[in-house]
Amino acid sequence: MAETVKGSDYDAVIVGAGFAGMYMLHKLRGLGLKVRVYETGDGVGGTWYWNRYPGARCDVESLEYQYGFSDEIQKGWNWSERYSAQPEILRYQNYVADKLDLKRDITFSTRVASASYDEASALWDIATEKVDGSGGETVHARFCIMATGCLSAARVPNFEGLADFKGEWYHTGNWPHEGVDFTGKRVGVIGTGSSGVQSIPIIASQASHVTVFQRTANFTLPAGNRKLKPEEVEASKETLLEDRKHALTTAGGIICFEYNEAMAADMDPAALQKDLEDRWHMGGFAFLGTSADIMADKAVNDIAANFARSEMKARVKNKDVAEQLLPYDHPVGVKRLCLDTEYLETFDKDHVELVNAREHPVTRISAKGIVSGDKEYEVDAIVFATGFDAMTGAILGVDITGRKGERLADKWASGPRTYLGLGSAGFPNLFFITGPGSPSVLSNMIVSIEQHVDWITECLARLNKGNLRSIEPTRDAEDEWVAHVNEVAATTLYPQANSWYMGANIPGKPQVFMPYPGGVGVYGEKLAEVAGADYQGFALGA
Ligand code: N01
Repeated sequence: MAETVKGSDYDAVIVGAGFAGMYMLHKLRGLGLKVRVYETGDGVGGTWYWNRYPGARCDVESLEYQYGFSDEIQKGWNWSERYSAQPEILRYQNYVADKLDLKRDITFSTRVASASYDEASALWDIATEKVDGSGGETVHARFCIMATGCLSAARVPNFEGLADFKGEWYHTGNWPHEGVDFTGKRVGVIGTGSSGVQSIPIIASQASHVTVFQRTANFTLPAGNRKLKPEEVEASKETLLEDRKHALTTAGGIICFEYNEAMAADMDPAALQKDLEDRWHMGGFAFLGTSADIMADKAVNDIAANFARSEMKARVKNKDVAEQLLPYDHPVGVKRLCLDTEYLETFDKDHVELVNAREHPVTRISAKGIVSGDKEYEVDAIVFATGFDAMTGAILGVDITGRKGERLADKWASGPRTYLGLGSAGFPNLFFITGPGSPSVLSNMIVSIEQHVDWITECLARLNKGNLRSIEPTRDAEDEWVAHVNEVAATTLYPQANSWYMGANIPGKPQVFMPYPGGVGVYGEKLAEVAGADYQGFALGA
């Protein structure tokens, strides 16, 4: 855009400086726009800035979990492990931010409190506040882009008594930067999703006693993490950009394994079993690619789930404990599959205790520890690995008001409503990167982030070229898309679990399947079709 709109401070404000916000800033600079990013943390990184818990590691392979837009950037970085640990990812993000000189346009330690659309000026009034309480400002921008991440609103359940607890407590998603030494301490861990599964073995390697409160057993498989050989890192650099194009055509935005296209019924049972075995031992999400119907047909899923349970059981010597660690209440893959390192084996250690928090729910925190059922477990520290208000929590954490004073929180009271996961009717020039209704958390996030950022960039270029002031989804297009997401979800087994994908982990949150399960490739075709038809389903305003 040649000139900044009169009365505006910025062409665009971006909320969040994780992978999405950083790339969005870079692309909008390329359009010549005046952009400001606000970030709550005092550095870049988003999810990798906050999730510093012991064992935090990505579950997508590092050679694929990186930006794919710049040959220079990817060639200048060497990943050390198959699955990167949090410190390495954060170093990479800082490397990219420095390389692109991004930090000068980012205001750190500042949260965006509210964003209101002013119809007269067609600008967003965006109010910020410093995290140390030292004030804030209101700025006006034509576009407001939420790069707030899908898993960034960390959630500690509302347990009575927490304020009276005499020990230390932590949430995995908001871990102290200086780290925590649990040596000699009695630690209680609540939650056994990916964060619990990753952190428990390491906490157990330090603590004198660990009590794990498990409400739902999860499917977990050995990650098979290892050091990368320099020659494989070098080889990956020759193909990364091409590989990324390929990844954009796949279901999950990942190319390190292929999904079988055959239905299980068309496969020889022995071959199916062998494939399950091979994929399990590959580590990673390959296991969920065994047949085309594994996530759609319960009987097929049962075959995989039985296989997974037998593998899991074999890892634990104490068979009573092993049995409790096996998931029977949901199909495999409908809650995020966990990748672990020595998680199940940890429960054979004498100082590690498993408490069934389904039979004996955690009812309150006492001054001395955790009360589960009618028993009090005395601990020196509590780790809440209790997850996030996923997909909508961080977006609605900003008080967003659109046309005619409509609040996004009210509009989404029965579940998020978006067109393509990119925008919501009545909220012009507001974009979500990997918002609800897009593949997002069911995919390699960086691939989906790049897909959205590239699309938004082209869209803004189109508006500028046509001298158009605004774009917003039509209600009809949004209704159709929401219905389509629900229809596709209903053909899968996903709605059969009480997962955060469904909002089920937050008491009172509407239970709606939030990500789009149609796959990155199919979704990308839809994005291209919409843009190709001059933003079909969007209203463009002069
Ligand atoms: O959170 P979760 P997470 N009483 O919601 C339990 C990504 N991630 O931080 O299942 C007792 O999965 C809850 O029990 P239940 C990844 O996408 C990726 O672990 O609701 N328990 C569950 O066990 C992942 O899926 C990586 O019955 C309570 C746990 O807390 C997502 O982030 C690493 C409870 C929460 O599990 C979230 O993972 C980490 C209560 N009142 C995270 N409330 C990698 O890349 C909640 N729970 C590997």
